Amino acid sequence: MPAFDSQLSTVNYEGILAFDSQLSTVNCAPHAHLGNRGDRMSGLGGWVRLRTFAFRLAVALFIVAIALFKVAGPARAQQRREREPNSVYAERRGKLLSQVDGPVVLAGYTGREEESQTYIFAQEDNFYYLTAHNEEGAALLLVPERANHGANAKAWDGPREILFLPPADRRRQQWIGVRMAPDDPGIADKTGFAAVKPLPELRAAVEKLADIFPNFYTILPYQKELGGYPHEKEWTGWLAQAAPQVKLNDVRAAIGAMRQKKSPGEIAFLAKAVDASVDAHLEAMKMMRPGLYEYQVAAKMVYIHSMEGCEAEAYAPIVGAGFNSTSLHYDQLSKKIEDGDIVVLDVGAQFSGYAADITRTLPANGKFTPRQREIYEIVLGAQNAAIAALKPGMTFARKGPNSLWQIAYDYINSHGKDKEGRSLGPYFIHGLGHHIGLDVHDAGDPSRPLEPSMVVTIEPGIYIPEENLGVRIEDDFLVTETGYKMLSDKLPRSVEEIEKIMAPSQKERSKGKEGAPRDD
Ligand SMILES: [Mn+2]
Repeated sequence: MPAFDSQLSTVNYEGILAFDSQLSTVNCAPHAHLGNRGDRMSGLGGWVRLRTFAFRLAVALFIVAIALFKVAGPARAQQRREREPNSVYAERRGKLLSQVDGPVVLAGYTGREEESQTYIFAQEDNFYYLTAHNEEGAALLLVPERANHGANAKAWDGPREILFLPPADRRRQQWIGVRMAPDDPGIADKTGFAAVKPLPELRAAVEKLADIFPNFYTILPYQKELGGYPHEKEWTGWLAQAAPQVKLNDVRAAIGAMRQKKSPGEIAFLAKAVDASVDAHLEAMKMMRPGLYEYQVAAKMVYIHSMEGCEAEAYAPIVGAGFNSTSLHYDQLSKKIEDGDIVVLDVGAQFSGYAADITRTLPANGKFTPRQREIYEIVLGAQNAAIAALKPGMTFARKGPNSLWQIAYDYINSHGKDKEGRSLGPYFIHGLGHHIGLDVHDAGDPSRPLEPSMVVTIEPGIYIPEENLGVRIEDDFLVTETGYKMLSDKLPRSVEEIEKIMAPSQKERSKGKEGAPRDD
């Protein structure tokens, strides 16, 4: 899946925020309207007031009922199949602590980030990276050994690492399932934290530490996103109130830099996510034919991911036929796939929290037209040129001597033409690749020179809306000392191999079985 460029994402968040404030106005409207009408009618006699009162009471009861249902309803914990040993997470926390001169305080998600009934809780990625804790409402406190500053030398005699969890709530657990609690037997072994305390004790710890350390570290909201995500903004606000005398420093970049270099366990999880995604793409190649709907192809791929043990999709599946192939993050999946369409499939699984990201572009009827083939082979050539240069030291930056993007762009811009005879470079409208990990567009500086044990995508594309022709090819790579290991190498990319895999399905179709997928 191509990453938004930062300019575009600024515009988007502004759009979302504008939409939000509009939406909340609309939400408030019925209530305000009711009040106004009641006021206007207040002179019309008692029965009208009574009827208004009864109506208001009914509305109030309805709201209470919804609120009760909400408390009981959503947020199952997302089951992550495996996790790394406790020692790995402890090592990460130690490494982070060695880079700071004050306490690190981080909050996990609350489980109330979304109200959809299909929402399944998934931990904030940085929090998960340091704790492997995937339940709602937790917080993390890390205290460095380093000397206390200045005259105020009251020493911290508490633990250096504390995981704060919500206290046990048996009634709630009957609805949402069992959650870890601070007084559970064996909680230290289970979480890997010697000290696990009830969340309400966090505030006292923060207040005490604020008298010792002038600097605190947390994840500050992105300025460019108008104050950032609500979670970061709320949390930073809480911290500023609990410890007004300290300076809050941003620890996002430090954690992001660590997250870019994958542990052996993370690489194994990513490889499993990639393997399941490769199998799903192979099935999609076998089933693809005109007459199917985009959602049917996506459903098959999601099914394969699930059957192979993946707990979730890495991102909303993109299956875009015809004109939809030119929309980078198309996720409506509503179109019937027609004879002659090109179909972009950008679909990846998540295993144990880790995201694969793979794209293939297929001819709906199993045979590329000459023009589809021409564009496809230019994208493939660009991908191969970038892969050939993939090694430590290269970057995803769009400029400079080590730019992989430049290699792909130059290839695209020097091969083929659009209908007006212009070069195709401007039709390559996104970055060449990105890190994958806990997030499909993973944390850290996207332009940092590549190093061994980073895992990245390479995904050139050409999108020509006026020809209903979009082509993207995306594969996943582990950067090694000398070059790379292609994790998705079992999934064919060449025109010949793809047409060969697709051929049997098209034979079925010619026997009149339009639409229905093959059974095998
Ligand atoms: Mn991608």
